[in-house]
Formats: sequence, C-alpha cells, structure tokens
Amino acid sequence: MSMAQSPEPLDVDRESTRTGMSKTALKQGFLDNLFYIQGRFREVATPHDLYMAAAYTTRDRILERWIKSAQHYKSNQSRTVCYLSAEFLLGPHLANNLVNLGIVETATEAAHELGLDFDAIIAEEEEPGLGNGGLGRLAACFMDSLSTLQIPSIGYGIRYEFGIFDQTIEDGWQVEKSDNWLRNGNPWEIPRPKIRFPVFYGGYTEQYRDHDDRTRTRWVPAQIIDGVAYDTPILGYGVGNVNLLRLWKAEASESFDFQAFNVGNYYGAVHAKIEAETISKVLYPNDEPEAGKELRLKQQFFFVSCSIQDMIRLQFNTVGPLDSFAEKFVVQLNDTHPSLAVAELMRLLMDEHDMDWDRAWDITHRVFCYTNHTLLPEALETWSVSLFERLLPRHLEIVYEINRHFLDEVRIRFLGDEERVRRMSLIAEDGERRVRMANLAVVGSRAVNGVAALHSELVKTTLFKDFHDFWPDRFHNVTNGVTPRRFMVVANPRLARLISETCGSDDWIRDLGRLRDLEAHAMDSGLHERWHAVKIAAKRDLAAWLKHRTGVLLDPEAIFDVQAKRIHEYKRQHLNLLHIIRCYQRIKQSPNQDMVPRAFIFGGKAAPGYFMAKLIIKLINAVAEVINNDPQINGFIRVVFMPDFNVKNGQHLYPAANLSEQISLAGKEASGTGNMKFSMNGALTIGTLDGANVEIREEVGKENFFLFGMSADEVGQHQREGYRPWEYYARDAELKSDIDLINSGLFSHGDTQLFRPLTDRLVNQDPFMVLADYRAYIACQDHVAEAYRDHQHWTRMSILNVARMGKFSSDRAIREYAEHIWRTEPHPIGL
Ligand code: GPQ
Repeated sequence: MSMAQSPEPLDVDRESTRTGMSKTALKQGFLDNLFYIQGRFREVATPHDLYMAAAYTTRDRILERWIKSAQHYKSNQSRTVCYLSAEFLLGPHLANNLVNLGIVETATEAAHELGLDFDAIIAEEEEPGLGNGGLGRLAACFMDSLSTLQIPSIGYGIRYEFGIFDQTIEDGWQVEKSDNWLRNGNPWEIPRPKIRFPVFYGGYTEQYRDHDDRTRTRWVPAQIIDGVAYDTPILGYGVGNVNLLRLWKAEASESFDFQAFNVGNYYGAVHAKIEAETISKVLYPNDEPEAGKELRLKQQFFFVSCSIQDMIRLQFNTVGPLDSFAEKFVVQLNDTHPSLAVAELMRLLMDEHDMDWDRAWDITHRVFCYTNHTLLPEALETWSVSLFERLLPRHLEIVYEINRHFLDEVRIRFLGDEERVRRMSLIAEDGERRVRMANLAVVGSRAVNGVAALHSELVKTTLFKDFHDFWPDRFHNVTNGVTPRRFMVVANPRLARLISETCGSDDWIRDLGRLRDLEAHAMDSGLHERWHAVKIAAKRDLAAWLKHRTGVLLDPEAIFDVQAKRIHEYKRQHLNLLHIIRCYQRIKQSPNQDMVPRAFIFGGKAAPGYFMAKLIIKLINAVAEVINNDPQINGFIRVVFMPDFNVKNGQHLYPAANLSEQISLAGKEASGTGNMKFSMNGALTIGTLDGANVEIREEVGKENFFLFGMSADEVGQHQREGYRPWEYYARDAELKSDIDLINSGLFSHGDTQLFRPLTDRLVNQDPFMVLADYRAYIACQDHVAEAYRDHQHWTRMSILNVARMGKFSSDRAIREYAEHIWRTEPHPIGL
C-alpha cells in the first residue's frame, strides 16, 4: 500500500486533530497517532499499526465527551447504576464507536484518501472475549443502551488476561486455543494504577473493643491482593454521554505479601506475585453449569470487593456521608456471580465505617437488585460452607446473621412451617452444608427479575415460589433486548441503509419502534426486490467467508438455516442434526425429488469439560463431511460448522440467515438473545414456545413464525406422567432410522461406538425431550421449505419480522429497568 493521492493541506490546529470530526481532522489525527503513538510512518506501518492509529484517533474523540460526562455526573451528584457482572462480551470496539460517533462515512472517506483499506483495518481488531455467551453479551448491550439513554452508570467486572478460548476444529473435534487478546495491546483501555484496592482472603476474625468501648469485629486476612482499575469508555449513540466500564486486574500487594516473606526470599516473593495475578488470569469457560472451583469464588469476591470499595470512595468524593449511599447508587447483580456484594457491603459499612447492623442492612437491601438468568438446577450456584469459611470467614458470619434475621421473619409469617424455612434458608443443610447464592441474592435485593415473560413467571412459580409467596412485590420481568447499533447498523450496513431510505429517516436506530414504518411498504414489490438483494449480498459475503475458512462452498440461493449459540443439550443442536439426517435420507431414497436447497450452518463453543457438547460438535462435522462429499446430494443440502463463533464472527452470520433455529426445550432457555439478533436482520424463526421466542412470536404475528413442539406446561405434564423416549424411538420408523444411521458408522468411518454416548442418552434418558419433539419439528421444517418456495411471501414475512422487532431493543429493556427497578433519570450531555 502507498499513499494514494497527495493529502490535502492539513491546516487544522492541534485541538481539532484530537477532537475534530472533519475528514481533514481525522486524517491528520490518524497520521499523528500513527507516528506519535505507534512510532511508524505510512510506508512501514503494518496492518496492526494502522488499526491502532485508527483506534486512537477514534478514542481521542470519545475521551473529550467522557470528560464532560464525568464532570457533569460529579457536579450533579447523579444517581448511578452500577452493573456488576463477571462477564462483558463486548465485541470489537472500532466500528461500533464510529457508528456511535456518527462518523462512519467521514472516516471511510478519510481512510480512502489515505489509500487505506478501511474494512481491513476494522477486521484487524481482536475482540475482548470477556464472556461466554448470552449473559456476558447482554451486559455489553446494556452498557451501550445505558450510555445511549444517557443514564449515568458504571460497569464493573474483571479484566481477564485470557478471555473465552478461541475454538478451532481439528478432525471434526473442538480444540481450544488460549485467547491472548492483550498480546498486541489494547488501545481502548486506560490503566488507573492509583485506583487500587486491597482485597482480603482467608485468615480469621476477632472481636475487639473500639474507642467507645463497643464490641466490634475485625477480619485478619491471610492474604491481601490488590485490584487495579482499567477503564474503557462506553459511548452512547448520537449523544455526548460516555459511561465507564471499569475492569479490575489482580496484582500482588507489595505492602503485605512481600513483608510476609523473609528478606532474601526473592523466589518466594515472586511466587506470591504470580499467585496474586492468577486471580484475573482467565475466564471460566462454562456457560451455565458451575464448576465449584476455589479460584472462581476468589474471582467473584475479588471484583465485588474492589467495586464496592470504589463505590464507597466515589460516595465520599461526591456526595459525602454514607447515609445516602442507596440514593446515590443502585447495583444490578448480573446473576448470582456478584452476589457476595451483599455481604461485602455489610462488612464494609459495619467493620470499616462503624455502622450498626440495622443501619447497614437498611442501606444494603435498598442498593441491590438481582437478575436471574436460568432455572437449570445445575447452574444455580452454591458454595460449600467449608470453602466459603476458609476463604471468606467474615462473610460467612455475615451470611449467617442475615439468615438468622431473615428466617425469623419467615417463621413469624408461616407459623410452624419449618419445611419452608429449610427451603428458604441461605444454607442448604441436606448433605454437605452449602451457601445458596441465589437465596442470598433474593434476600439481599429489593427487586428480582427474570429475563423474559415466561421465564419470570417460572421464576415466581417454581424456582423462587417460596420467596414470591413471602415478598410478591419484589418480583419483576424485564424481557431482554439487544442493541440495534451493533447488531443492525454495524453488522448489516446494507440493510440499515435500505431501512433508513424506506422509512425516510434513521430515527429507528435510537427508537427501534419506528421500524413499524416499514409495514406500510411490506407489499411494495420495489422494496421486495431490494430487500431480497440485500439478503443475497449478505449470503454471498458469508459464503465467501466460510469457503475461505472451512473450504465448504454454500449456494447463496439455498435457505441459510442457522443455529449459532453455545452448544448445550438443552438448546438441542442434535434435534437440528436429526432433521439434517432426515433430509439426507430422503434424498438418498428418492434422488429426483423436488427439494428446496438448504445450507445448514452451525456455530458455537462447547465448555471444554462438557463431553456431550463436544461430541455434538464432532457429529455435526462428521455429518457435514459425509453429506458435503456425497455426489448424489450434489450440493442440495450442505452442512457447515463456523469455527470460533464470537461477536465478531456472529456479525457475518446474522445478516445472512433466512431461518433462525431457536429450538430449546420449552422452559429451559431463560430468554435467548440470538433469536432477537436474527429476527431483526430479517430471518424467520423456527422455534418452541421458550424464553423470548414467545414474545417474538406475539410481536411478529403467529403467521410469520414457525412454531413447533411442546409448551412448558406440556413438558411438565409429560415429565410427571413419565417420559419414555425409547417408545418414540420404537414407534417412529423415520426417527429410528435417523438414529440408527448415526450408530451405523456411516459418519464415523465405520466406528459404531463413537456416537453411542449421544444416541444412548437420547434413547434411554433424553432429559431435553428431543425425541418427543422430533416429529413436530420435522413437520414444521417441511412447512418452512414450502414457504420458502414462495419468494414474495417469504420476503414479506422477513420485512414484517424486522418491522415488528422494536420491543427487542436493549434501549426498551434499559428504560424498563430505569423506570420500574432503578428509579434513575437520564442526565443528557450535549454534543
Ligand atoms: N445465560 Cl445462568 C448465560 O449465558 N450464562 C449463564 O451462566 C446463565 C444464563 C443466558 C441464558 O441462557 C439465556 O437464555 C439468556 O438470554 C441470557 O443468559 C441473558 O439473559
């Protein structure tokens, strides 16, 4: 690459090379950053240098707004939402920040004039994979919406040195590669070495008498580790507001650990440093089931303690005394992972800030709100009392004391109902005694919410029934949403442009309900043609991308049938596979039938220790290999597994999908958010009545949604009556032959045992009732194929899906939190 044209005279002043939005200012800013930050000039710059320069040029413009926001929030003592989350799955920053700054076009032109390939620069960014899946991505969407809605907020989490592993596929199996995302530097974060808090672990507690002769408790820890703040600015769309994502990195605390070692024990001192730093070293890669690992509990306490200490510092810096802490701050607990915060705030208020129990509890229980994200029993966190006590002896005392107060209230309300008391206790007493983090979160919060209407109902009637009986007003629903900035404007610029042209404005980007304006054009054949062209273009792009990475060539005319999400038995990727095998067998039986071509596309990571999920990935790839290479199939159906599904790669997938697979067993998927991302890009959904699918179907209209399978009630009933999967297997000849084909060795070079664990589990246990829903799923897929033949009609349904997705913006979700749960107001920062 070389300089294309000679640049126009760069006569902007210093100020505007940092903050100016003109093409000239961007060019000069870029060249300045390339030289003064990267130490490169144009001729020798690597693609990474160019990316870094572009990132800094963008960041400069964000920082200016950030300062204004921070000053305004401080002088107005603004009420602040603190979103505590062990995961933030942000995705690449650059393109998103350019959209939110409103300078995509200018920046593209500026790059072009400098002779640069802007798409290549954007593709150069490695995403911060600081989350597993839906829960972490939701936190990232919420940060975008909080800023866009101008609500003062801080996201608090962990700056993992290694995020979610990179997935490669070798011989059809998932292979995990460590995600060294910080290797080349992170231009978006600003280290704050002076914002540092000590975090205690282990040791013991003791009582002492203070200067007023009151008995107090003090925690004498065995280990102290420092948490250091790293800040990433989060800019809202088209506003001056920039909020803060503050992630904590663990470091050895010199004041303590080095003293503990003898002078001269240099190795020991270095060892302590290394051990300290392991706390923020790596993200646990389990999506839902919990590992029960000591390091995980240490991580949770680490970021919770730093965050609460930071909030107390901010309280003193802005408002003053702690009495108004619950007016200044509201803390949202993203699942139970940060629920130690309840005990930590109590400890800090009592042990460090002299409050008595009642005053401390009055503040604490008004600060916290808790979001539940799953009903799966294996995903509900508990920690053994012995581990808890060893690591957090003071917190165990506080948990016991909270429990004592709480259970006394329960006893007074439900006289003599000790069974209920046992169920509601913060401590599980059956078998090894364990701390129930979900119960702690409910008791410590003033509001509890589920993430979709059905899920929130089930939270009230099953998981937290006793708590709902006790505190009916504490329970809420806030249906999830996703940000249209990233998942429409950034991911699918062609569609975004077409929508804006059709609606006559781009107001829908900040007010997604405006997509309804598309409905008036849903019958317009001119729009149909353009809509179809946009989809085909995205399919071509994806096909090229997949060809390059997997060698599999897809036909852009085929139905792009996509299932992209973490691999889980409850999400039933294997149900999808059974349909693929059915299609395969049909073609083999009557090769000349008139079938609608389909491309089956999968993406998703399996937890490294989840054997069955990894076997499902292997089976997908094994089926793909046979089908894609069978000359008789001749490309009519193709199967491909997209390696390393993450936010960045997902952005290639959503625009290209025709059909979105949302096929979890009803009652198991709390919400789902991929379902929303696909639908707002014009895919139709094939799905069960699970999670947010229920509401998506309500919004888009049942005639524009492919529904199949049992409802959550029917699932419950079927289970109570006794579910016998082997009867389905014996009774349904096609189902039997699909499963038998897996066992035949066809997909495993003759090995009849390889997939046995999977097929045996389906036939003998089938905890997620794949076999019970098989027949309905196949029939529904046949409807899909028939519907796709009528291109006009399909396109119309696609337009209506997009037109009616307004509800599923994370802006709507955040508005509901702000109004019903947080009681916060916007604080607009002008541009
Ligand atoms: N979810 Cl508990 C996760 O991604 N990880 C978790 O540990 C738990 C839940 C998901 C959940 O499965 C989806 O249905 C939701 O849409 C998502 O959280 C966000 O609420």
